[in-house]
Amino acid sequence: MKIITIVLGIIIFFCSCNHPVTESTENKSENADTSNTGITYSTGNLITNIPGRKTMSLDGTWQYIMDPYETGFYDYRYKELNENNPSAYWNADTTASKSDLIEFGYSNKYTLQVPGDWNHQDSKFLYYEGTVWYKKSFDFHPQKKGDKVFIYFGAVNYRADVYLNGKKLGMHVGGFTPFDFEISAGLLKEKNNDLVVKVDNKRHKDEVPTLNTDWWNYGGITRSVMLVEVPDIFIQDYFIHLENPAPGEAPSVENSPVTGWIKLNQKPDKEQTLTITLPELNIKKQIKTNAQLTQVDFTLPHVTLWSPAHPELYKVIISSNEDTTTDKIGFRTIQAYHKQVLLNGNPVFMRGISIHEEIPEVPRRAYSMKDAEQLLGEAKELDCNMVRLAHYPHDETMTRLADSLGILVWSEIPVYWTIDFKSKEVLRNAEAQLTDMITRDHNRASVIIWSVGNETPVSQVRTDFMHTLIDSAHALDNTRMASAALEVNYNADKKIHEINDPLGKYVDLVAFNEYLGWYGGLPDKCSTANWATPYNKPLFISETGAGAKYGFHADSLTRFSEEYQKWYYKEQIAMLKRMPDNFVGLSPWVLNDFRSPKRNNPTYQNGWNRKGLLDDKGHKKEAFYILQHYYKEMEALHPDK
Ligand code: GCB
Repeated sequence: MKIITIVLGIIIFFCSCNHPVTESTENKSENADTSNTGITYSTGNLITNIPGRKTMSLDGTWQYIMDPYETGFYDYRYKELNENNPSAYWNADTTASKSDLIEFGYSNKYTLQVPGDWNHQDSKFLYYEGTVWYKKSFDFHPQKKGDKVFIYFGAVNYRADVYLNGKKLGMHVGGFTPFDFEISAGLLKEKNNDLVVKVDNKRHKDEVPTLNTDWWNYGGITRSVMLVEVPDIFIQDYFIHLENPAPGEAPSVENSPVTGWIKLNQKPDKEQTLTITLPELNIKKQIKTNAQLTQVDFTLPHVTLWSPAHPELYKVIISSNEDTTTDKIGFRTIQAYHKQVLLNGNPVFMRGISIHEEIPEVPRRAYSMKDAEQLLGEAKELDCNMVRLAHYPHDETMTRLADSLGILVWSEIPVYWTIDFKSKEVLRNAEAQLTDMITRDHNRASVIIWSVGNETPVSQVRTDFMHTLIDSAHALDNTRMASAALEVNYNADKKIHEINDPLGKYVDLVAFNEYLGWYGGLPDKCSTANWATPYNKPLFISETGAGAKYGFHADSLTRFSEEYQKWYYKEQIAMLKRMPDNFVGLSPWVLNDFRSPKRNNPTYQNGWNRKGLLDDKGHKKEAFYILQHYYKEMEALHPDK
């Protein structure tokens, strides 16, 4: 297994070396290295554990220019402007004489809050997709002279071109993953720095996601921005976890072996002493190393395993000669084993719900701990022990809070519906998003499933594409399950619907989106339907749901009535009770109504997907209580351990 991992790791490393998704004008360290054991690993190129670093926030009020024609980027012949051109919008500080013709400028008349999508901040942005330039001026006093400084973005949707004091720092594509650029010494001033970010959220056929999605394409600097200060040689990333137990076995709680690695930003020129301390467990492990990447192994004398019933997190302090970072990590194992999912060796039934990253009451993208508390609080009230964070990586506050609340997480990249599976470039883009998702969250005990996509149409080229992503997920992290939400074809003639998508061969958990009674006839279809898969693997329903407008009451045959949705859930639950013995849970669609420009029924939808169990004002629909009741029953049958 280890050999396979290493080989795949090398493959990914070579794939991602010339990756165009993040282009930095600075020299960043290589994103792989040979450790002191001679193993080549692949990890992303991100600084991780941002909450455990020295940072200066750049959140708050930014000035902006709305630029649908990209006048600030191209000249009138549509050629990219050169760096010093005073008409380029990144040259924010151009001082002009009174006769100069200047046709742009940043002003306090036009401001946006960061983090936050632009769509909800001014009515003129409600349906805007295009370019907006953001500018923030700031002073900077390093905490320590000689430190390196990076600029870190939690996420920008979709393409970000970043400039500091007129110099380009880099470009990044991908709307839901973090990225950082090093700022070279000398560029950052103590006073009056101008940071300009060109944000473009136009959709394109050959991007990830593609043109067509069932959610609103919120644009902007949607997550926090900060400066991160680190010493010259610093701890870039680490991955610390319990050793995988033998198939089907529980990890021991006495003397549990922990393994993983610590990655410095570069190969150090003098020997480093790496120290891992877990004060609550009296662990202090020291390793001397000359490598960029160092394997770590130690034993926990006695550990409370992380689980929904006991979401125990331990303080972990990692230091090198000059750097220290502190995290909170839970220790648990997760495995797909024959027909079951084993959490710490015990079969778990996942009482899940799918969630979009949206606060529907505004509506806007979610980004803060308060938002995470709202969304995960609603999931808890439904009696969930699991959430599917659809259809893209959510803000880090979600997985951090899930860690402390004991909620299992499915995390996904936006490989959604019909992206261009033939394109190598699109595959690289998807792989980079997968790598960054895994890199950011690989120390989160809550995350148990990396999903490589949703409802992708069956064809050989699609299966090859998705298989590559599954292999990459395994190579980057062999401690979790990899999966994808598969599509189902209702079989009108037979009473057994088979989930036989060829991708089922490669995933650890066979997950499918099942909507019998909403898309495949009326809910009473469920009374005779049965489900099966030819794969000897656990089976999970990643979606099922029906639309209802809160407060609209009619007989249960009337679409969009609360009665229809309630009937649908009742029929579904009766059907679930007949599921085969490899059925391990579900994450119905969806927690809240959410904005979707595809949903245009003028009476019930008006631009909203109405499959929420809560509506856009936070009201609970009747179906909420039906699912909650079922979950309480399931919890009594399969208590969280
Ligand atoms: C699906 C998609 C989800 C849609 C949902 C629907 O299968 O995965 O993104 O929003 O169906 O409401 O149709």
